[in-house]
Amino acid sequence: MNIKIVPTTPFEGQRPGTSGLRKKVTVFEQPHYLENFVQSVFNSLEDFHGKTLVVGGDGRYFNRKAIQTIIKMAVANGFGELMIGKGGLLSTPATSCIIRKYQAFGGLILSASHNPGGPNADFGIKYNISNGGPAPEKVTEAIYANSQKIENYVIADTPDVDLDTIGEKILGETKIKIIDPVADYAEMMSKLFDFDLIKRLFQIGKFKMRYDAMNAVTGPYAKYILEGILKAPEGTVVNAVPKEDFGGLHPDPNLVYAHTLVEEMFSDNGPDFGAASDGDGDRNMILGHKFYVNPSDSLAVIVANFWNAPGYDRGLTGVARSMPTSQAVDRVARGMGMSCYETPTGWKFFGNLLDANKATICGEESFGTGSNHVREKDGLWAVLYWLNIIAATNMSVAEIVKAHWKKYGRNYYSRHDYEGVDSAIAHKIMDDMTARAESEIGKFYGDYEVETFDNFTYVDPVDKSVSKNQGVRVLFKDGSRIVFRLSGTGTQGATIRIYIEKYEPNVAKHDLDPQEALADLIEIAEEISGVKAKTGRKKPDVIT
Ligand code: G16
Repeated sequence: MNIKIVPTTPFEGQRPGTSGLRKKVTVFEQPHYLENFVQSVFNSLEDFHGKTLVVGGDGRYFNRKAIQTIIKMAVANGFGELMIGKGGLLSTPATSCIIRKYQAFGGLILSASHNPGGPNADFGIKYNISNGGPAPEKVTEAIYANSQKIENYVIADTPDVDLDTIGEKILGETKIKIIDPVADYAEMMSKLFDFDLIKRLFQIGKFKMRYDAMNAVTGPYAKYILEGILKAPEGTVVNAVPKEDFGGLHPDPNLVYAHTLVEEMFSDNGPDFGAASDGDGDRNMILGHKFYVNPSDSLAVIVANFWNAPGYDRGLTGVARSMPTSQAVDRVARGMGMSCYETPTGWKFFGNLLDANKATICGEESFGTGSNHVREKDGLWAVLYWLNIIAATNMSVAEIVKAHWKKYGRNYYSRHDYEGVDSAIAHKIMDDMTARAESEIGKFYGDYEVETFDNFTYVDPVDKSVSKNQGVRVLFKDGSRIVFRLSGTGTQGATIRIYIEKYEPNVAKHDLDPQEALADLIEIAEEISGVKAKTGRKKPDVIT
C-alpha cells in the first residue's frame, strides 16, 4: 500500500479546550486542518504500533468524512487494529466502554457534543486514553505543542472503507473492524441496573416515559435498551434517528433547547418521567411530571440512593463534583462519611480519582453524571439509574427529590450563560475580578460576607498536577456561592457562565422558583462582575 508523506504547516489555535478541539465545520474543512490535528495526536503518543484505536462519533455532518481520513492516517501510522462503530456512530460513553473492554490503546471521538451540527455549525475531535477517559492536560498540551511545529503527516493512499456493514477487513497491516455500536454498552448497563425491576415498571402499564434523543447518537442506544430490552412502549423514544444536522435541533438537553420535551412534561397529562441526551450521549436532563431536576440535585439523589442499583449497592468509595456544581452532593457524602472531591470543570479531571478508586460516582452541573463503569459521563446511564430508583422506591420523581431536600436541605442553584460575548471583554471581566480578589475578602454584599474570593487552583490528589485559573469563586460565610468562569467548549466568541448557589435548610421554603430564591445573589453577581454593564446585555441567553 502506498503511504503518502504530505508536507504541511501549522494552524493556529489547535489547542484542545474543556473537551477536545471544537471548531466550525468550515474550519475543519480547510485542507490539512483535520490531518494536522490527527497527526499531532499520534505524534504525542508512544508505543501504539500494532495496537487498537477505537473510532466513532455522534453522526454529525463531517463525521463520515473525518472517519475515512482517520482510518487512512491510522493505517499509515501503524495502528494494528481499528474498531469503528457501524455508520461511524459511537456515543462518547460507549467509546469509553469499548476502549476499556477491549483494552484498546485509545480512541478518537468525533463530536462537538451539545453544539449544533451541519455544514455551518460545529465539529469536534477528542482523544481518549487507554483508561477510556479524555486525555489529561499533559497529553492535550503535548498535542497542541506538536500541532504548532508539525511539518508533515502520513496517510495511506487507499479507497474509502464501507462503514455500514459489520465485519472485518485488512488494510495494509491494519485490521479494520466495523462493530455494533450498541451491544457492548447495553450489556454493561444490564449488569449495573435491575432490568427486571424496571421492566415491571413498564409492564404495569401506568408508568409513562418520554426519552428525547434529539436526533443525535443516543437514539439507537435508547431504542434498543428502553424499548427493546426493557419493553417500554414503542414511541417512548422520540427523535431516535441520528441526523447530520440533528434535524435542526440544538442537541443540548436543557430547559431551553429541549423545550418540546419540557412542554410535554409540564402538560396536564404529561408522562411521569422524561429525559433527554445531547449530541454524543454523555449528558442527560431528568424531568418528572411538571418537575425539573437540577443536574446538581440529580447527582446528589443518585449518590444518596446507591443501594437501589445492583452495580453500586456494595457501597461507594467516594464522590466527586466539578467546582461550580452545587454542594448538594457534599451534604450526602458528609452524611455517608465519605470523601467528596472538588475538581475543575471537565470530565478529564475525574479520571485519576476514578482510576485510584477514590471516587465511584462523579457529576457536574452541566448535565453530566457518571461512575467508574466508564471514564466519561454517561447520559443513558443516569436515565437508567433514575428508572431504577423510581422502580425501587415506587415514588415519583418529584417525591424522590422533595424527600431528599427534606433530609438534606435544598441547595438552590442556577447557572446564567452569556453566549457569544466579545472575547477581549470576557477575559477582562475575569482578569479584573482576579486582580482585586484579596481586597474583596471580608467585604459585605447585603447580608453576605465574603469569606473566600479567588481564582480556583486544583492540585490533583493523585498525581499532584496543578491546574490554575479554573474560575473565580466568591464564597460567602453562610455557604452561599457565586462562581464565574469562561466556557471552554464554545466555538464563537466567549461564553461567560455565572453559577449561583444558596443553601436552604427550612423545608417550608423548599418550593420557591430558584430565580426567586436566588434573586439577591443574582444582583450581587452583577455588582461583583459587571457582566451586563460591560457586555451591554440585558439578560442571560440561557438559564439552567
Ligand atoms: C464538556 C466537558 C464537561 C464540562 C462541559 C462544559 O462537556 O466534558 O466536563 O462540564 O463541557 O464545559 P464548559 O463550561 O467549559 O463549556 P461536553 O458534554 O460538551 O463534552
